[in-house]
Amino acid sequence: MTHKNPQTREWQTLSSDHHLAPFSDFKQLKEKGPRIITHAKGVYLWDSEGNQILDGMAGLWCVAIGYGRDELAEAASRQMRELPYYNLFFQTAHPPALELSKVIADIAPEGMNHVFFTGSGSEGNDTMLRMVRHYWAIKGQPNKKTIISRVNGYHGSTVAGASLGGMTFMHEQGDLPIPGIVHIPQPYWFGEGGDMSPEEFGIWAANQLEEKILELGVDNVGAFIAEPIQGAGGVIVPPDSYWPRIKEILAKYDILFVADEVICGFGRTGEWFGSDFYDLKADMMTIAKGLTSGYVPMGGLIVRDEVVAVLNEGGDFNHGFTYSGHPVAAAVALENIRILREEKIIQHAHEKTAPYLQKRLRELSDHPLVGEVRGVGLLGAIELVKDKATRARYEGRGAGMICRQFCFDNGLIMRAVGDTMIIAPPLVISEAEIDELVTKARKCLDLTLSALQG
Ligand code: PXG
Repeated sequence: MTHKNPQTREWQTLSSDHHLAPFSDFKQLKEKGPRIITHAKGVYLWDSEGNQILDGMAGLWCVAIGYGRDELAEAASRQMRELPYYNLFFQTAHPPALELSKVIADIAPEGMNHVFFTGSGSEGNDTMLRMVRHYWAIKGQPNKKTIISRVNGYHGSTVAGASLGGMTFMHEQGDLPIPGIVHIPQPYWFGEGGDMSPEEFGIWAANQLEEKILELGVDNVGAFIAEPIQGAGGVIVPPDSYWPRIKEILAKYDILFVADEVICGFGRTGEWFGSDFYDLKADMMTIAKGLTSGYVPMGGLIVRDEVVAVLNEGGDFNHGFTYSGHPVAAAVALENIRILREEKIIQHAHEKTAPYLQKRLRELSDHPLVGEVRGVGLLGAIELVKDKATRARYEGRGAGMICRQFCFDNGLIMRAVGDTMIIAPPLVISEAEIDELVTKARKCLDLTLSALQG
């Protein structure tokens, strides 16, 4: 491939000689070379070849306030000069982590007033698994160990995170899941609902939770974990019947409920948390991504008061990370949340841009390649099909990957999960930028259809 900028080749050589990239085919990437992203502003990225790209994925679902906010850089720089590092172990603490825990308690649902900080969402879910088991052990029920999760859920890439997740292609590498984690079917009507109506299928999928609890015995089940809307699995918005039925089941059995808010949290649905959107009463919520808008790494686990009351009786919780509550990350998170609040970014998305995005995206439903458009807030999915009526796919043709490449080449980042195209732009995307996103998406759907038929 020829390059306008000779540095592109140099960087690609560094990649091929020295870098092992996440979720990549190392050999293939060596041959092809990565696209080099050099800078960003608002909702736009620029690559080393000078191309401007509309980032329809907010990085990896994280850049809520958009790129290039100097206030976050300044908050980090101030904190680095004041106290670049100290830990929260051994009965010490520092102001940014403490102030952040209070701010998070303010925005979290009622009764969730404590936070355990981690460096990432995966670590948040590892923390969850250990805390759930510790909680039940303190209560004298150490057998309540098993965590129920869902097929095609995503909960991270550490050993516990990948085990909690329901991604078969991850389980296949490294002998996962670890013992004590079981999966129930997902509420993915378009892909798996068959002849059932979405409502019937939602009830069926929710009832799988009750069946699994009864099969395992409630005395052996510690918790159920789920994303309010599955993100990495393909923006799977459950049928309306799903969450109300799950809530009934959770109310009936003495198990904890963990909402993985790593993607849905911090405004993605147009509410602060996906749990607010669906009125879920979680015992624990995993957070990351939008917490710092991705500017620095940080995650955590928000814990309900009643659970904390039990943990308080349990002595030491033997768990934590060097970077739990890192002061620079905490200072950046505080500034990020201040901006989200003071600029009313989530409220504006809720009232204006989210409804606009959902309306404009649904206009793509008339495209011959599109079997369904769905979404909530600033999350969207477009299903690519061969036959709209039967929901049949272009089997084995890689339609999603073809579409993703056309998007890249036409200045738009839209991810492909199989043949589902997904978007999650920064929450600050404007109506004009949404118009640009939808226009580019339609053009790429046209190009994909021609490629599949040609
Ligand atoms: N829970 C959820 C719901 C996530 O989406 C994690 C936990 C783990 O967070 P960390 O910070 O450990 O990555 C995630 C992360 C993708 C993709 O391909 C999604 C994530 C990460 C990497 C890739 O969409 N989500």
